[in-house]
Formats: sequence, C-alpha cells, structure tokens
Amino acid sequence: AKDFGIEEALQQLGVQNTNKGTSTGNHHFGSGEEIISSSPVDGQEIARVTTTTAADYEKAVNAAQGAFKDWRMMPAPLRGEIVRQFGEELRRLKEPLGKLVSYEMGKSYQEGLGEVQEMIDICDFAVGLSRQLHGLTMHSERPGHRMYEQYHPLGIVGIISAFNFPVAVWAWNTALAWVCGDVCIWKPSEKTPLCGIACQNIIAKVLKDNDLPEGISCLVNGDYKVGEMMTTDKRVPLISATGSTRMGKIVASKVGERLGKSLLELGGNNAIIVTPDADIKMTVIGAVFGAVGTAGQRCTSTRRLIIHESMYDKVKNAVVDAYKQLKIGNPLDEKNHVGPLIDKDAVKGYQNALTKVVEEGGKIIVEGGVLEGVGYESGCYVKPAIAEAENSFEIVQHETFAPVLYLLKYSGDVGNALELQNGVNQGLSSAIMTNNLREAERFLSVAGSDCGIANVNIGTSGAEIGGAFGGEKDTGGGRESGSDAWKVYMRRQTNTINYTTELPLAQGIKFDL
Ligand code: UN1
Repeated sequence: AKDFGIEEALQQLGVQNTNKGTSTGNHHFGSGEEIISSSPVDGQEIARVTTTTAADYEKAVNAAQGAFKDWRMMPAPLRGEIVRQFGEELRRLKEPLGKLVSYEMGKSYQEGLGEVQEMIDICDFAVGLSRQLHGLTMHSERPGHRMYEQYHPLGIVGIISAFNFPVAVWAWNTALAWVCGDVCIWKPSEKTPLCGIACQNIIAKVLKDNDLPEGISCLVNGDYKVGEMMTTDKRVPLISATGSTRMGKIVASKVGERLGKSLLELGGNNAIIVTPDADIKMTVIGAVFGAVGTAGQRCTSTRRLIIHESMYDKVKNAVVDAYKQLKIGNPLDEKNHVGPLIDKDAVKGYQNALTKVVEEGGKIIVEGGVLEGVGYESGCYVKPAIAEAENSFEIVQHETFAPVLYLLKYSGDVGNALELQNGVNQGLSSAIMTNNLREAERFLSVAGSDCGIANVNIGTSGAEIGGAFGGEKDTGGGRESGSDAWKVYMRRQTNTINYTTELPLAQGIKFDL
C-alpha cells in the first residue's frame, strides 16, 4: 500500500498511528475499548480507534445540546457558509480522503474519489438550500388572518451509516441537517472507523476556524450497542440509519417505541429489465458496473438481470464475455476493476450464495471463488460470479452483499418482466433497457416499477445527489439527499396570525361571552 501513497494520505487526514497500539482521533467521544481497523486490501492493520462508552455518549449528547442552542440561532445562510467551507476542505482533501476510503473499505480509487465528489455535491446543494427551506402560505377562512407554515430544526440528528459508503452517506445527512439548524451525532460503521475520524477532523477544523462549538458535529464509535444508545434516547428526535433490513427493523422499532422519527435506507434487490429493444452495448456496461462495482456492495448494486427470451443468449454471452475482461486486485491500482469484499464474513456470505443457488436448481455460468496468493493475502478477494436462476429461489430473494449476478428469463410483454422485478421484498432501484417508448412509459407508470428509483437506459447504481434517494417496502421508505428530503430534518409549524380586533372562530363556531 505504501506504493500508492497511503501513508501520506493518512498523515494529511490526521489518522495515522504514531505506533501500532495507540489510538487515533482527538475529536471524538471515545475512551472505551479499541477497534482495530485493518484494510481488506492487504489485511494490514491501519490504526486503532477507541469506542464510545455510556459516559462518553452522555458527553457527546451534552456537547451537541449545548451547540444546538447557538447553532439554531444562526441564520440558515450563515450555516450554509460553514457547509460551503466544509465543501472547500473536501475539494482540497479529495485525493487523500478518496484514497483512505479505497484503502479502508476496499472500493476502487476511482469510486473512492467519486464518493468524496458526492460529499462535495451535497455540500453545494445544501449551500443553495440554506437560502430556501421554505414552507407554504395558505389562505385563511377568517377575515384579517394570515396563515403560513415554517420549518424549524429538530435538534440532535443521530446518523448511523454503513461501511460501503463510509463518508458520502454521512455527508448527505449531515450537510442537510446542518443547514436546517440541527446538530449531528454520527456513528460510522465499526468496519470503517478511520473514515469517520478523518471526516471529523475535517469538520472540526472548519468549526474551530469559525469559532463554533465542535458539538455541532459529534462522532461516536462502536458497534450496535452504541447505535442503541442513540435509538433509545429521547433527546435524539431523528435517527437516520443506513444498512441492512434486519438492522432497520430493530432501529425502527426502538425509535418508534419512543415516537421518534426514523429515516431508513436499507437493502435493495435491484434488477435491470433487458427488453427486445435494448441496446446491448449500453446494457453490458450498465449491468457489469452495477454488478461488480464496489464489489457488489452498493445498496443499488445490480443483483438481477431480467432478460427477454428473444435476447437471452445474446445478452448472456455479451455479459459473460465482459466478465472475462475484469481485473481483480488492489483497488488502489487503477488497472483493476474489482477490489476486495469488506471482510471474511462477507466472503462467507458470497460463498454461501453460490452454494445455495446451485442447491436450489440454479446453474453457475461464470465461476466464482476466493482468490489466493500474491496480492490476495487479505483473503477478501473474490471472483465476480453469474448464475442462471429463478426469481422464486430463496437466495435470489435475499440481498447478498457481493458480486453475484442472477440471470432470469421472461417471455411475452414487459408486464411479465415487471412482475418479476417487483416480486421481491425490497424496493430500492430498478432499470429498464429499451428504445421502445411504450415499454419505457409502462415501466415508469403506476403499474410499473415499485421502487424508489426507476431508470431508463441507465443501470441501477450511481444515482446523482439531486434526486431523493431511497426506496419502498423492505428498503425502509426513507428519502435522503436531494429534492425535498431536507424536510425530514425539520419540524413543521403552522402559524395563524390575526391582525384584527375581532376573534372569529374557525368553522364558524359561535362562542359569545
Ligand atoms: C449506498 O449504497 O448505500 O446510487 C449508496 C449510488 C450511490 C449511492 C449508494 N450514489 O449507487
């Protein structure tokens, strides 16, 4: 990893250990046990991070509550100015942060840079938004009355993020929450704690330069137990959680029990429908990037290709050929397409999927397997695999966070493909490849895709930040990022003002004294 400038990147981000065994990170609440962050790229320990104890958590909440008192009074466009400066710092540190993401999480350096770009994009979006955050005005039924609505900040927003987008998902949430006037407590995945420390160092500097309290952005570290401190805490009115459906159900019930709000962005089981009118070249690029990009560890990764029988062999052969070109190896080396999975548990999940699909009657057409030998010492590198399967297979219904792609066949019209596509519990992303207007419109219609994201002639992954991001059913129903997703970070207040000397009651009720 030294050859790829990792040491220098870690130094620039302030996350290197002076010697192994010491903990890193001054700007987070952690005095507990250490988490060892080791890279799936080479299996080496990168650094250690201390976890958050119950006492540390109290300190974080106190710091956040204190900071909220000032932060909420600051005009939103001035809060936007802080987010603008944060975006500038991200531009300055794009390369080292992209490198850390790649090294700690395992995605390709290009995708690491892309992730930091998503952070920069959401900062720009939030800066503009900071001069908006607008409600509606309504007409009162009473004379001399004015009615409107306004949005106020909620207070503390708890952010629980996953390893696969270790920095961008935090930014989607926090940049919006900050301009809205909220303060945040972030628990990054315990698999990527250094990305958390690096981000915290960046915002801590911006806040310090502006003489603002660091409690505006608090970092806590640890496993689900630390998450639970937040989900059960009434002082945290909104929990935004990204991760598995299993995790989301636990979070939703804990937060629901205390009538808090949760914003959930959970698993997907995303398909591309390949119609008789599809452009094969575009289909192959979209499908292969969707299936093997981030080693199949995006919630928007393509899991299923639903191919019309008339095109089936053609598409299958083209995709199989494309898989032969894939280079698997160190993701920092830009000649490789596919990096490692996050850890050995993920490798087991991948192997299990390949065993199960065969047990259920599927046929492997691109062999998988775990890579060994020079360059693969971490034990986390796997071969992207393809299996022909049926939608009803249990394993096809399940989201496996790995590069396993299932080919499904449909016949007849696009309605049959839609039935397969919607015939899973998850509802995040979907796509159709077609040049036929009727098929495209049907896919987008009320009887079409049931997902939160539905694309035409684009793959399932790689959404832009300007749209609302999230999905239905087991995906959890939350929307983050663009459009009016900011509203969930605020509380709405309806205001009616009477500027007359009379007090008429609504609904014409008479009440004379
Ligand atoms: C995720 O996998 O949790 O649309 C987020 C995409 C990325 C974000 C994925 N922009 O693939």
